[in-house]
Amino acid sequence: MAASGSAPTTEPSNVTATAQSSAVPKDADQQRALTARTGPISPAGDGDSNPTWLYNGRTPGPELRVAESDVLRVDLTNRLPDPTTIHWHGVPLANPMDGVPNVTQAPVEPDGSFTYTFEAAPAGTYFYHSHVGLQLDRHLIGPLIVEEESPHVAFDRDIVVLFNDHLTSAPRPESKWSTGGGDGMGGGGMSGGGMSGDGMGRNQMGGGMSAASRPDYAGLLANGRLPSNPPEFTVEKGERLRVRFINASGATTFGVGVGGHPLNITHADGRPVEPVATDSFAFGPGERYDAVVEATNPGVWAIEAQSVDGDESPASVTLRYEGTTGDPRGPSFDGSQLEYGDLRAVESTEGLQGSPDRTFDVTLSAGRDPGTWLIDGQRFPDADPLQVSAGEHVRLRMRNRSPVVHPMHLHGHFFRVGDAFKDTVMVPGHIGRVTIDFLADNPGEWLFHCHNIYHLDGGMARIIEYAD
Ligand SMILES: [Cu+2]
Repeated sequence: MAASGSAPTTEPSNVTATAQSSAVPKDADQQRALTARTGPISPAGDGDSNPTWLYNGRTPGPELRVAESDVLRVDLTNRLPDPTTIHWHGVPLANPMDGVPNVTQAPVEPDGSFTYTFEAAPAGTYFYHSHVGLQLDRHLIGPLIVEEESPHVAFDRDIVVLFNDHLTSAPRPESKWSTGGGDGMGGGGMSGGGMSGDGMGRNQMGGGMSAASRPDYAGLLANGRLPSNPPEFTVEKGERLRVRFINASGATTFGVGVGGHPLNITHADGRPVEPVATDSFAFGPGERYDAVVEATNPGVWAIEAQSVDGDESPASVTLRYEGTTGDPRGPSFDGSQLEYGDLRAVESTEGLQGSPDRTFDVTLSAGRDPGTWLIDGQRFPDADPLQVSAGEHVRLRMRNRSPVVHPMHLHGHFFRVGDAFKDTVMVPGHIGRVTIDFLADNPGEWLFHCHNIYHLDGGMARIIEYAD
């Protein structure tokens, strides 16, 4: 796929927008610029740095925060040695703006640029990242926050906590990982037996249920910082903190909790849910939860995110009440854990409760060759599209024949899972089954894939294609 690298703007050259595609808005309310380039980071804050790939020279990239329904224009300039794109994870935007290389646009060549313009709606906690190869695991990630006009829950402050896994060298495809040391499978073994059926049981969240395949990470980061150098927020007693948790990692399922405080979950993947209290939750790459934490327990506390499958030190954020001193105390992780079945959408799911117009049964599996991952035996991009028609209620029944969890993400649409709307859902290993339903209301070619980027790179993806 050739792109006009020297042109000021690279237009998608391989995509013909159909008359029924959602239109790309023309006039922007908000304008931002992102430059992708190499640069040093120092997640330990000690001056030790290693070079990686960054948006605007920082990790995570700058927080983009706009109001619901603002038209956001982002001018991307590529100063990397390789082609790149940006995907706006979760936003149901017009297809040509979706940032999938060779599907919705030509990749932006080195020294090229591309303008993304889209309506920031609905409100929610999103993130943006490169969708080329393994670039996401080089820190090409950042938060995108779309504020609602009238939130369904009360809070005094709104903070973003973005978790990531950190490599100190260039990411390599899974087929290049050595076994038994070095870059071998990080952490835990293949634990847990299978849970079959469509039940939304505790273990469906992936906590300890399935090993994940992941490289040996150098550490886990909260807002770009290692636990030895945690970000700190000073809180006032009585304050209600809305924390927007984002799992922007390449391959890590995190278990998340706060010392001394329950989490009141208010949004799943940006979509409002009836508030539900829990001591912890697990989330996979691509998932987000918003939680309100009521500051009723003075002291110095830690929000921690531990790798469910690895043994790195948990990513950590310090919550320090005004006037308190001492070391932060983290969560014990022996209390309740959120399950998908606890989530109840505020919006009606009625339209997606009945019989679907079209059903796909798909099997997720490991390929014969190391580092290859399949959907129904096919390895993307050598894979058939899943065809839908505009207006259909589509059901996808996923069955995971592999021993590892797959966080499956659908572009361009929210789906119903249980009684909630999400855009990414973990399908546990060992014949884990998850069913999702969505309304085919956004014509185009949309990727449906595993958000463990090593599995995506290994072929676990399909295109959902609208028939004319
Ligand atoms: Cu996967």
